Amino acid sequence: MVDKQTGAGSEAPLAVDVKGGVATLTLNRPQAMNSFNAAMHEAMAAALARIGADEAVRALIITGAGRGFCAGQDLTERKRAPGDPPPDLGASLEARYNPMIRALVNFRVPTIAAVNGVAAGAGCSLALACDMVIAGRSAKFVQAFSKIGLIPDSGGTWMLQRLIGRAKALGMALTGEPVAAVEAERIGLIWKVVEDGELMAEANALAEGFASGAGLGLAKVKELMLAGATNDLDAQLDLERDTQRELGRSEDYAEGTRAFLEKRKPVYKGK
Ligand code: T3D
Repeated sequence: MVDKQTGAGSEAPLAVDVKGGVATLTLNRPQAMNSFNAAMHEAMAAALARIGADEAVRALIITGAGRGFCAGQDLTERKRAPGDPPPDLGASLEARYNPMIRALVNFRVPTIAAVNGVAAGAGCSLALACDMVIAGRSAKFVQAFSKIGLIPDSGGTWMLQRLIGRAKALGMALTGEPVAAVEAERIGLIWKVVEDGELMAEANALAEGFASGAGLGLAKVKELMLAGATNDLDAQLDLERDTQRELGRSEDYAEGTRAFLEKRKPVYKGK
């Protein structure tokens, strides 16, 4: 178990904890603001594949050790001696960041980013790729890319404008100015800001709610929201009709309506 204040407790770049249907991934390179190096990418890819295939896991939390959430790419890996060729950043995105973002956006169960400090560069995109973002009051969101001559990657140019509109998205991306958690909540970049000391309790409560929730319906909510980002209204209405037909035949729906009418808590099976 990693101590969130100090980052102590594990040398691995990613700490994985699975309990009561909730998987928690803690980015664990606090000395480098949990920025992604090759080892952390490998650990993240393996963890997402394993947890994604584990049917006992019904919610996922991603958080960071120490005082930051994630500062994106570890820039020490991009250090060059005079005469060295430039790195192929496209290859890095193709091999590492893009599969991670795709895996998260299409993740089987609800995902929660518990943002405990600064989320910068691809670290900000990582948080925004989760279904829900809860941030501690001291957290901030930084589109750091423009400061080093890059564009928002890992889905940044797609997600930002859908979340906060073109004006705010361009403002964040062009200036690289940090957006404080309270402002991030106000403009709709994130779900909720909570007191720093309550962050993990809030994230866990949310995750536990999903873990005991109607899993099939939750999975379909995710799928349809994603489809709705690019479908036209006609296509989306058809998709809603077909999905609701399917869910109407599910055990969870039968249990949900039965429990409501019997004034008791439903017990869902996720099917
Ligand atoms: O390359 C590819 O594969 C393409 C993909 C790119 C994706 C990307 O993410 S590109 C963007 C990369 N990230 C950045 O440009 C962010 C750089 N960091 C910062 O701007 C600031 O550090 C923060 C805004 C994140 C935090 O600022 P602050 O003042 O709270 O902390 P700090 O003092 O700057 O950082 C604390 C330590 O973390 C410091 O180390 P030190 O001096 O205590 O030994 C700093 O160097 C280290 N750190 C922070 N960010 C990174 C980092 N070390 C390596 N890589 C980082 N990205």
